[in-house]
Amino acid sequence: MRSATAHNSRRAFLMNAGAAGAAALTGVTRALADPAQYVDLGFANGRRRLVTDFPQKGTMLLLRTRPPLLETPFDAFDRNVFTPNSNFYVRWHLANIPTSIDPSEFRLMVHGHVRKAISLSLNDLVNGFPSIQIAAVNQCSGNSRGYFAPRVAGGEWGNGAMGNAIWRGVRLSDVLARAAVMPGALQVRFRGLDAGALPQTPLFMKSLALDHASDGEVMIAYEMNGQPLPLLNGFPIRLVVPGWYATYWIKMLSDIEVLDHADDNFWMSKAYLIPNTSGTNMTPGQKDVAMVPINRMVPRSFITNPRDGTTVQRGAPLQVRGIAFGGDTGIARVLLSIDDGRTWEETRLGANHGKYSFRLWEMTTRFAARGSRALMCRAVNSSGLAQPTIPNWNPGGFMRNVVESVPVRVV
Ligand SMILES: Nc1nc2c(c(=O)[nH]1)N[C@H]1C(S)=C(S)[C@@H](COP(=O)(O)O)O[C@H]1N2
Ligand SMILES: [Mo]
Repeated sequence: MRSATAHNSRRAFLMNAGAAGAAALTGVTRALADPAQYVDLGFANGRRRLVTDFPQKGTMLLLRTRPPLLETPFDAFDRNVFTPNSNFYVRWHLANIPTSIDPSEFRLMVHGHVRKAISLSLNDLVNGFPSIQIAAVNQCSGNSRGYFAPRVAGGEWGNGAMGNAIWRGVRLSDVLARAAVMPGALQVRFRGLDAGALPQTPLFMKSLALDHASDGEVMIAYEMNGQPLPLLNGFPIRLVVPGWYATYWIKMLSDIEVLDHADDNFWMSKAYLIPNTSGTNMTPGQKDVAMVPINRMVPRSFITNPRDGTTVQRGAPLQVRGIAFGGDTGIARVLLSIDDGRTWEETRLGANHGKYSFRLWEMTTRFAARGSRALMCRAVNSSGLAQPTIPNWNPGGFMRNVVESVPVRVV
């Protein structure tokens, strides 16, 4: 139970947080002090400028200015089980994003197939419902799309369109209960305050099945790593759908509509569809593949140190470390191979922050022979699902989760 004082200070905390300087959102972006700095992501057209002038953001890789696509510099994942808000990636679809939000004016509407439509202020949300906290990975469906071969259309991300945070907020189920969902409800549709440049541009809306929306884990978050959400990550509130791809994690959430039918809006019926095949895999040009809305995440792991191309001494102890996540369930094991996948050794897992969180891992190994070698890591989740050793392919460039490998030079 929180005290009245805690309520008040919580409220004050959110209320003072609405106005991010948002010059960069209008389309003008300065580079870092000259000369501009770049990162090469290792695929064609993968050279990204480092920028520092987006509101509430530190150094980010610039993929697009308006609407902003900003990738997390990969170093941010090394030893950080939680991704700093200032480095958390940013992805928006529509060009008109509010550049400031008045927290005292903000309202969340809950309507549709409910007994009583409600309009909630931030104060209502923060102080009128029990708060919960959950550590969860937010990963774009197209994270790592730049590595797809053959190449596909879409945001050409490296591996930094993901992040892990502690989200605090209220259960969506509690908010739905307040509005009293009526029998016959099927789905719940979410949208935020962003809109397209043209009035005919479809609003960005995503829907979840009512059962999923009511599971007590799906939440409306007003805090990220103990702070109000950065504007670009959805201030003042966003949906958090633990274990599911971030496309459902609607930012600047302003409207919840309970539907008595299946949502067929553009973003559910035409976009974010994956082949309903094993491993979300198909061959380019393949016809008659059943497509379904993207949903649960799959396991991934990454080596955060050493980085590509590092020179290591033969026979010397080499500490290898990284991050992993299980997707829609926890991590069971992370394995390391230094012989191109012939043998695998179990790494040591770091603290468990819950099944939807990143988990750090590390192990010390040594190379016996000189030459061009590789480190490979492979996560197995607690449902027994392991990362594939062959990359999947689909036309959307979604759900890449192949075993990663880091080349090193042993001398
Ligand atoms: N309102 C709104 N919410 C949105 C989007 C959007 O375009 N508008 N994009 C979604 C997608 S596809 C992703 S990957 C995540 C990105 O979350 P982030 O910018 O906080 O990292 O936001 C999701 N929520
Ligand atoms: Mo995304």
